[in-house]
Amino acid sequence: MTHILLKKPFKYSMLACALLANACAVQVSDSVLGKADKPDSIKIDTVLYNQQGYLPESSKEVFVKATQKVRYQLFDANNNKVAFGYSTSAEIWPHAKQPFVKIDLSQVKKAGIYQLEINPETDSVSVQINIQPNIYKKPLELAIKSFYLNRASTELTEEYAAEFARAAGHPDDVVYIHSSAASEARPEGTIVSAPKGWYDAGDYNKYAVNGSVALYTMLMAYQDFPSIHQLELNIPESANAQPDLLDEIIWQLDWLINMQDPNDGGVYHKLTTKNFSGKQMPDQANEPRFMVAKSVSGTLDFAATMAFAAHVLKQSMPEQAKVYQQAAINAWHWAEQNPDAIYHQPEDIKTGAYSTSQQNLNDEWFWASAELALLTGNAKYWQKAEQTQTDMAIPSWSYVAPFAWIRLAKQTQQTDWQNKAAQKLKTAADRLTQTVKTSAIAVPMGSYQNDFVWGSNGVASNQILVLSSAYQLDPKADYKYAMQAGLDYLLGKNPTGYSFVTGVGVKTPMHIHHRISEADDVVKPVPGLLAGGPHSGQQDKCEGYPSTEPGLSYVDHWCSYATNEIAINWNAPFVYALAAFN
Ligand code: 9MR
Repeated sequence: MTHILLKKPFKYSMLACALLANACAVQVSDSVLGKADKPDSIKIDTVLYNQQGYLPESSKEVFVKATQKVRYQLFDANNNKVAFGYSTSAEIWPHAKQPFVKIDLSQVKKAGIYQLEINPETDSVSVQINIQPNIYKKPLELAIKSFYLNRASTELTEEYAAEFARAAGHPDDVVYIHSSAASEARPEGTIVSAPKGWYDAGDYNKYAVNGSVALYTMLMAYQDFPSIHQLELNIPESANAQPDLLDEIIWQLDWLINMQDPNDGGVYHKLTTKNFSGKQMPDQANEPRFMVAKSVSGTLDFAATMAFAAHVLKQSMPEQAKVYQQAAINAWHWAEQNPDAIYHQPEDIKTGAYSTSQQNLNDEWFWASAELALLTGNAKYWQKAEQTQTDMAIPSWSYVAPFAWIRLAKQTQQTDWQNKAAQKLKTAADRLTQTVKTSAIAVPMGSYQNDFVWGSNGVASNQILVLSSAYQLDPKADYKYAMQAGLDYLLGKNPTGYSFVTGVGVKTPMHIHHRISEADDVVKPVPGLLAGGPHSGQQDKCEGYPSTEPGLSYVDHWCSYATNEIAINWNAPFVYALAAFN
């Protein structure tokens, strides 16, 4: 099924062109507004819209890259014109330095499949607008299922993985203690075991910092949206009595718990090969695996996540919850005794660093202390939380304090903390909403200084997580509007023309930096994966970036690990965001 349709017969050549290239220029021969000197050339991919679709009640703001007003009409499936008019005048979005005009279709609330025609009297361009009540269910299922498809240490059979079936890789039952991690109880070369878990990203390594952050985010989704417990994901555990989402979460928990040294409570920073592997399938990539250096950041992120897991699973898995609680306590104590153990990448290890400097560890301390304080009520954790609290912002692997604030805002045991945290959460959500309202393409991106970083789509997803969390406390229409604006951005309302999620939308990434997607013999990538997203770093020095502007600097190429990799810490908040709409 195509979402692109050009209505008039003389445009059939354009239809073929649109289907093939997705980006055919259509010359506007005359301006609908009169005598324009230089009419805009409207292309399919200069229409910025949610390529998946909209909920009936949601706002539906479509943007067109154009320097002047455009005319539009919207047809329903029976060819009735249900809306028409002119766009707004052009405004520049500073992150792309391009002009955009707005077409607001929010008043159309009836479910259906519509065609939006732009500049109908001249050479028009038309896109399909879907409005359905359950429009985000499939993307949510795909986004969660992508974690299954990225599992380590297991074979994926056709029954559950269809064309993405593959042999087992990385059993991780033989992992060598690296010299940087050697201790008296576990000298260098000691063999330990930590199977399961999700591959971090396009690479096959497993990192305590990022693995914890992603797991925590999935636990938040599980906790905050009980309706998604019903989702059937067709995974090997589907037949058991537990929600499939919980089974997926447990796959990661089973790995993470073994990143801790039971002798002292310290957590290894990562389980990794020495170098990134080539473009191989998991079973072909069998270089030795190492446990590298225990770190304060890895240990505290582990502590926060295990404490939260204990809290979330107390009722359904009481015995395991006790294990997680003790693991969290032991980790926190190790960090207390080893406060200077910041992560330094050893010389012979070249994989992801996820390192945090000594002066930036307060957010990790705050997060772990707040979680343990809420779980145990122990005053020493509250005290540490008090001492180490840092500002609210958008959560990321490198800035975890927002997780603590969100969690504190949602609890009711400690009213002082609750009030303060709720206020901070609200301020952040107001800031995001304000950005949407003043943005030339109505998106929250650009609210904070470093939104366009490596993994900017993770930022965009976490912005929705923040807005949704604020909405859960204070269900303001404004927050819902801003959430929709954020989701629209990810699913196509951005100047790159891409819906950034594999298999969701019309123009979607085909060449993500994901070894499995690149090395399997399947043309399409593993579905449900969120590409890292645009930013001007271009660290991969890839050719083909269309621009250096932060909001445009994205290229759908394997070589672009800086903008087109996928990662569990970006997909997890994307799951949260979609869950919030379901
Ligand atoms: O998400 C990480 C980003 O913030 C860093 O700038 C970048 C470079 O250090 O690394 C990113 O994380 C990568 C990790 O180190 C290894 N696995 C793939 C991750 C996503 O690119």
